[in-house]
Amino acid sequence: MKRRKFIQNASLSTLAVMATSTVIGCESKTKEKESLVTPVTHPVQPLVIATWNVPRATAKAWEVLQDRGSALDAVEQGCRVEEADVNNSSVGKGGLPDRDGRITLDACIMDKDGNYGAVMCVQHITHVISLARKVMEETPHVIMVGEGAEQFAYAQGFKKENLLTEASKRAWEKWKEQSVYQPIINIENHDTIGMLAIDKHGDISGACTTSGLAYKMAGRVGDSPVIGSGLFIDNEVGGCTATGMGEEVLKTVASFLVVELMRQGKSPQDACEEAIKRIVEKAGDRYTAFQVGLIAVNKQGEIGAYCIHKWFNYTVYADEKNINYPSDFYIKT
Ligand code: SD4
Repeated sequence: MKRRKFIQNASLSTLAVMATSTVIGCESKTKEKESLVTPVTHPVQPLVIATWNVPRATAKAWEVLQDRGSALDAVEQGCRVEEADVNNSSVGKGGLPDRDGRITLDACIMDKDGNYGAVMCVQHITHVISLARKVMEETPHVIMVGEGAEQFAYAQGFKKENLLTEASKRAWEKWKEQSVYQPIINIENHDTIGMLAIDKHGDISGACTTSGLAYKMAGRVGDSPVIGSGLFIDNEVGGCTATGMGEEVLKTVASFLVVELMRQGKSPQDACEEAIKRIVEKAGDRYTAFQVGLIAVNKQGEIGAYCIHKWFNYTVYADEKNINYPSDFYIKT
């Protein structure tokens, strides 16, 4: 499976904490606190990071950045590559359906100004990441779901499509023979694309798109389209996106947690590790039964990634190189 083929022995070092706090007007009761985040002083290097082994998606995003495109355009275009790929069974067309055989997609996007748009439980539209962007830019709302989101999509010129491929239908029919709902860690259920980018201006945006957990209950929505859970961007600090068992990511608001930890001075790596530890602690004995992977980037262009089980990996396009890396992980034995 392509997600599992990652480059062995690759590793990224992360640098130490960069944030400092500065307080001015120390005597005054009304003393103002400056941002905890150190301003970026070095030239900005564009960067794309995405969950799993998605070199075509990161290459597309990189191409957008090279053409002086914004980080927002880059993550949207990158995600569209996976949404159109029928071989990716967790995203867009060809995704695995819910237990009733319906494919329902979730997606969200955040820009450098903290704007957010999301769609949830959408059938028949391949490029839900673009629909999420339309919600963000063309409506007074931030979240649209189900039928209303689809009606909005058609009004915006999106095409109605059947997303259930023969392969996904066969897989669902086979699943129905037993109808046992038990997500298989890292194989069946995990290919959701979360993508973060920094553009040439140093601005950060992010996107996340998924068909959710295979054979989920009809109407179930996971973390991916939910602000702070599947994705969070604060252009002053950095961004984070998640993949894995959405219910657990939602309960800890994991992406927001990572960004806040970075705001307080942690490196992206340390922030991802602390958030995964929080998820593990909250889950008690259950933590071995699911996977969560987090990736993060800060304003300085440092990156981090961490997960519970081995075999989570992520793709980075930076310095003209498009490389898939294995993530460090919690369960070492
Ligand atoms: C969800 N987080 O719907 C998603 C699933 C996922 O790779 O990440 N799959 O819970």
